[in-house]
Order: sequence, then structure tokens, then C-alpha cells
Amino acid sequence: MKDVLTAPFMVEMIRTTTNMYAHGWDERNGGNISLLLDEAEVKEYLDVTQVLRTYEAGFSAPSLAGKYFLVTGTGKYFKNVQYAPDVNLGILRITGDGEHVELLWGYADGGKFTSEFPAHMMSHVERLKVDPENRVVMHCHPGNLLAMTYVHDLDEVQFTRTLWQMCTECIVVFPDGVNVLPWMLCGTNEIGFATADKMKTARLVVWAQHGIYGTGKDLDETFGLIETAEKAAEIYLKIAHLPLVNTITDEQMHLLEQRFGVKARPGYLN
Ligand code: 2HA
Ligand code: ZN
Repeated sequence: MKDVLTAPFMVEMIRTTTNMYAHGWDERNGGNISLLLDEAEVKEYLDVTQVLRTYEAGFSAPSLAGKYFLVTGTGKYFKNVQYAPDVNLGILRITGDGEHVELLWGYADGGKFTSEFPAHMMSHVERLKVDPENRVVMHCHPGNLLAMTYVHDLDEVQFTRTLWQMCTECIVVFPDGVNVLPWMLCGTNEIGFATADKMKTARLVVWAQHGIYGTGKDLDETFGLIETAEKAAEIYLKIAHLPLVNTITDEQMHLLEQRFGVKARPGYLN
């Protein structure tokens, strides 16, 4: 059996959480990540018949039965993942009924998966329907996007269009746009269902006055998606109080669509 701390998925998770902390997106215990793992790969590192603990999921997700995830722990700091991955991370398997979770590795201090587990698992369910290659759900608190939810209309078309107009590459990176949830109580099944519902049509979901969810095929791509939206929000906050002299027009957006072979969300451009 190989050392799980050397597994590429583990190394990438440690690097990503460390990088997100360095970006200021994950103060204290802010943020959480779940990464869908390949069963055959997990078996190179763990005896999957050895279940350490079993938890109630708190919801039912039968379409995830038998799937393995690497998930950040509740109350854990991204800052500390690199120093104690076995305390701050866990490898989990969803049971056959989709209602329980088996711990195979990690949470070594007796801990548990993130409080946002419902939003993560329900989002995986929806994104896998759209894209069978989707492996990552990532949540964090980037300052500029968060700030923008205090001063910008939360209408999804308006919010998306503003972000697209802030950097030329935005429409190329997230042509599906950004969906937005109003403030809701976090850590609940309700916000989990609402987030997953928004995931049907976009890979980015803003939680107003809280943070953002991003999804993608791997950690790098998902990080880059949030990074691009956060950069656009930063530009918005730099210019929002100034007279607007120039912008990226819808005509120019259409040129970007053609040049990069992407299609903007229907109805979002004139
Ligand atoms: O505690 O970010 O949304 C981690 C969070 C909750
Ligand atoms: Zn949060």
C-alpha cells in the first residue's frame, strides 16, 4: 500500500488549500472543498474495507452511493492543512443508501466533514448530471466578490454582465455566468438544495454577504474560475465610484465568443 500523503490528489489538495489561504479567501475556518476521487486510485493507498467511523449524512444522495471524496473538516483552518493533513482532511465514502458517510482516513482528532457538506454533496449530484467529469466543489470568502454583494444589484443577469465587462477574459472563462443566492443561513440542507439548484445552470454561485461556490473538473480549474471572478470584482470595486468612460461592449463580447469558441448564457448579451 502506498503512502496516502504522497497521492497526487492529496498533494494537490494541500497545495490548493495553502494557496487559497495565502490569497486571503479562507480566514480562520472559512471555506471548504470536496474532491471526488477515483475508487481505483483510492485503493492504491487505502484498505477500503477498513471503516474508521460512520456518520449520518443528514440528507439522502443515492446517486453518490459508493463514491469517494476528499473533504476538508468542520472547524478546520485552511492555513493548517499543510502541517496536519490527517487532522484537517478526511477521505469519505457515501454508503449504498446515500444517507450515511464512512470515514476511511483522516479527521484524526475525532473531527467530521465540513458543516457545508449538504451544499457540497447536493452540488456534486447536480454538476455530475451536467458534466460527468466534474470532480470539485469549492467554497471560500474572497473579499472583492463578497464586497460586491453589498453594493451591486443581485440580479443574476446584471451581476454576470458587470463581471464580464471588468476583464476581457471573463466571458471566456465563465460564459455560463454567475448565479446568485440571497443571504441564507449557511450549513443547512436548505442552502444546500438552493445552491445545487443554481448549479444546474452555472459553475459559480455567489452567496450574498458570505462568499462563493465554484465547481470544475479539477482543483486547478476550479481555483482559476473563482480567481477570475474575484479579479473582475476587484476591478469593479476600483471603478464603481468613478465616471465610466469605456467598457467592453456586447458587440465585442460576441467577437470573444467567436474567437474562443464559447457561447454566452442565452439572453445575457444583446
Ligand atoms: O466554516 O465557510 O460557510 C466554513 C464556512 C461556512
Ligand atoms: Zn463560508
